[in-house]
Amino acid sequence: VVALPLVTATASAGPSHRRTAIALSDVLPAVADATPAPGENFRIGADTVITASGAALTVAGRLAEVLRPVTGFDLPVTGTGEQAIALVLEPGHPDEGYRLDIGAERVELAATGPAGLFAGVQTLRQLLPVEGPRWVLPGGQINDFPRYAYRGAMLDLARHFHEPAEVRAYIDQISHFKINYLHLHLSDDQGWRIQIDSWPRLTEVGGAPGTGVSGAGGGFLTKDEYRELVRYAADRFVTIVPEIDMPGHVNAAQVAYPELTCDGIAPRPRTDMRVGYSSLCADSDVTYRFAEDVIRELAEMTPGPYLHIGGDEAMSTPHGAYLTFQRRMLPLVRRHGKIPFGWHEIAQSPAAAANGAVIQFWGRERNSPAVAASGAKVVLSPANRTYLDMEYDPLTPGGLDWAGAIEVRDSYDWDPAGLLTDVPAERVLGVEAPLWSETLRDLADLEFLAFPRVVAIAELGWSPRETHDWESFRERLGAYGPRWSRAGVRFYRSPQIRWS
Ligand code: TNX
Repeated sequence: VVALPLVTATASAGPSHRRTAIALSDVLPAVADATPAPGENFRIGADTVITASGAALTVAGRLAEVLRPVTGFDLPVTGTGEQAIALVLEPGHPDEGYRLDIGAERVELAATGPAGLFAGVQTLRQLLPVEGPRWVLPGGQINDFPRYAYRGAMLDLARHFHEPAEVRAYIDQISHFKINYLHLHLSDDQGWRIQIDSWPRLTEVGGAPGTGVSGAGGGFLTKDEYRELVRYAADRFVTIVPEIDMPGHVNAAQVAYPELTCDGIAPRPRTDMRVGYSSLCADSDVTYRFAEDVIRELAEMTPGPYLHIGGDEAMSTPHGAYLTFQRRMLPLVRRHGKIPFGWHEIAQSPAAAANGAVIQFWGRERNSPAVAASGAKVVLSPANRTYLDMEYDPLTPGGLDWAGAIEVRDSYDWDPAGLLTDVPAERVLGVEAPLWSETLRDLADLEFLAFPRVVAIAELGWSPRETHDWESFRERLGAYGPRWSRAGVRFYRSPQIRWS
């Protein structure tokens, strides 16, 4: 058993007379600090209550919902009580940080706000055994908080649409690992996946059956479905970041509205996987009418701070036209009350930093002069580390290989702070693991590529640098396998991991 550097050896002390199966530090992502108190284990039983008041009640209710069906106990949520799991709001914790104190008579989970309590609940869940009959939490204290404010996952609904129920299932799973943003890639050459009232053919045509890669991924989100997803995610402290990709990746929009091309001629619908051939017309008024309508409607249904405008792989947009386009687009996002987010190509535009944009780096290089010079905040999605749509190895099913094969260790063994040598660590806002959907068909395909690699990215985003340790990570990951099996999550049983 490997102990985390910050955790004393007692965390993994050998067999005691009745060994607690789970140690205080056996959590994904790794906690910042854990001090075990052997002999202070708390056993959840028939007389255990959950206490909370005010803004803590919602999270308390969610904890009860999680624990009741697995333990079979009543676990009433009350104001006070003995044998309590107490959720407490108190000032002084970092954003999303919490303290979890487990003693023989009482468990106290304290945070400044509900987001911290929710993070603590995710930790608490993993400290319970996968199966009863003894529901024991290991004694001791955890102090935990995130390294980065932005810990994201991305799902491409354009190349293959996923039904809201599938997106919800993904939100459920990623929220267990303290991922707090879900970026939805809602438009691309092969499809348009979000209802826009002022341009109805976008989804009538671009979301029709037969759209998507190989014509196998049709569908779209109505505004109500989108709002419902936003709410569902928010209940799990996940913020949706919607993306409309422009000025490239727009073939589906141009099929629906040929006036969005420079020559006015409708292109043919595309179901292949190529990129870089479509572009909006940077000096046409209709381009900006379209863009503003879409951004206005999207901003109206998005409570989160960010709106992603793509900007990647605009290989058929001349450089000058690209700059013209971004000079108008970036302030437009601001005018509609959102912080612009874009793939790293937008760093070429002075308007990116001028409008406080967040730049999402997806390259494989270790430096980026344009990103460095922009001065903007950066979210790191290096393709050879974080792209969940890359194959694990050439023999596993699904996935692409242009950024290489990415085994679990490849996704884990890097440091976000030092990835770009010319970008200072303070400018890193966080990390994101994108899942492009060219090779996906259903939830099983999605789960196989995402799990376990998305957990590696979650740990790099949440856990302090000093805790990063491959041997520790693979132990904790191996122990998590039965939880996924129980939940029906079809994860990849990487040969690098000793699965329990
Ligand atoms: C590159 S990386 C893309 C996507 C593809 C993906 C496939 C980036 C910003 N764009 O259009 O789906 O590769 O891996």
